Amino acid sequence: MSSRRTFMQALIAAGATLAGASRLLGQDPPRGTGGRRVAPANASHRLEDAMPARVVTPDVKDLPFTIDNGVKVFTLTAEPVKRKIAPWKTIDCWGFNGSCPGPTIQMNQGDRVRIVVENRLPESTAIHWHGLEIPYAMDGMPYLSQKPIPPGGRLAYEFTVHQNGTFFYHSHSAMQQMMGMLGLFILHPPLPHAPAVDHDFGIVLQEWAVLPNNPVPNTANMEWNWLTFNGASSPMTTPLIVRLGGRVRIRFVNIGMDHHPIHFHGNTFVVTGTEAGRQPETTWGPANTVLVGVAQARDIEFVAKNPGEWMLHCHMPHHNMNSMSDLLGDRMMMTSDTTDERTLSQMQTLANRVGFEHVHHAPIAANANQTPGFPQDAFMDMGMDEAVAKPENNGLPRNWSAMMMGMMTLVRVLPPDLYEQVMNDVRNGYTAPLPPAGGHSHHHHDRGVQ
Ligand SMILES: [Cu+2]
Repeated sequence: MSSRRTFMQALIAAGATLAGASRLLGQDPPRGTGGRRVAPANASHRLEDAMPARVVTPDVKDLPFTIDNGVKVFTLTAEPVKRKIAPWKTIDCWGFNGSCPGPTIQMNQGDRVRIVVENRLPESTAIHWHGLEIPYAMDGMPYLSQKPIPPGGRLAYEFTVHQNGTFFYHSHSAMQQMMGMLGLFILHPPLPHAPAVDHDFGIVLQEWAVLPNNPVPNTANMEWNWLTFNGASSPMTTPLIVRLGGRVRIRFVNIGMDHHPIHFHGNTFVVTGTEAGRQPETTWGPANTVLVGVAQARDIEFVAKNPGEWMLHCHMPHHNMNSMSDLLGDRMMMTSDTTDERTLSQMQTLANRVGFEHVHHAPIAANANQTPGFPQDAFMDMGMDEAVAKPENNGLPRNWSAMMMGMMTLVRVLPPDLYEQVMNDVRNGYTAPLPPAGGHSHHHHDRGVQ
């Protein structure tokens, strides 16, 4: 096992020698987005190259299927779900097969599918296949295209998919949607779109109003205090692990009350798909922020030419925060009329309650409390590396989690050796010990390689 220090040094060194790393990969240094990827000269997986990459949905499982007489059969069980969205926050939401968002359904263009929806909710439901061109009877509209599925009831939806792209399924009842009833529905083309991607990820955007002392989201609320990627608020979100030089696709879907401008650090991407599937290459303009509106899907693609721990997050300021009402017990957060002492004691109370190490915030001025408005981000700056430790986080610098909040995750672009190391850790379920604090418990604003 190599030490974390070695790991980080190697990562930083790799940043200084991109050309070398690219040669190692057998690739020309990427020339920017939209460029053709040069296949590695030593590729030993030609067969897999011919198949579209499976989509990985961090923190969400795929829905398994069986085959009945050539028909792919999925069972989707609508039911109440307990979802841990932060180390100290578990909510009572609704989802499918024990998951919120529901498990990802993946199938191939041209497939005949039967999706058996079982209703274990206390009220009726129906499931809509968002964006699919399928017979009206399969559209999932209560009273229009079908009778609602009663509690304890089941209904088989069966159709042939002729499209490919990023779609989703959801209850067509507005409040059930806001309780979490949606999931990704990925339709793969027979051959990969060119240029083919090496990594393919899916992210479901959700917002929640979880008011103090009540784990049940308030679906009638108009303001949101918890924002999630795939049912987790950062730093609970699991990073996207990417090999340096690889081409990456990330698919976002949104069904909620807010639109989300998703911003990616340090990399330029192109939008290659919408909720209606692949977009012609002539429409691919460079960007680093993509607005994922309500009911929309957006696919972005880029070549991961820059090593680093790159943030990917919604840029609405309140969407990259976690609820502070937990700090204050049953009161809503307010930043006025408080002090650093009060803030620290509130953080300490929360840290004690949920059992994670409280790390002090970044440095503040000696007379900070004399400045009207203080504290702002000093109020939120709270590391919890240990509480969210997992193999995908191995090698991140100490206190990396301090300002990771809300709709946010990391895209870890790792040189080949480090990529293999982390992926090995993921396969083996090995969580590395945290790096030493380095005796600077009040000054950890050093956050990674960028
Ligand atoms: Cu947002």
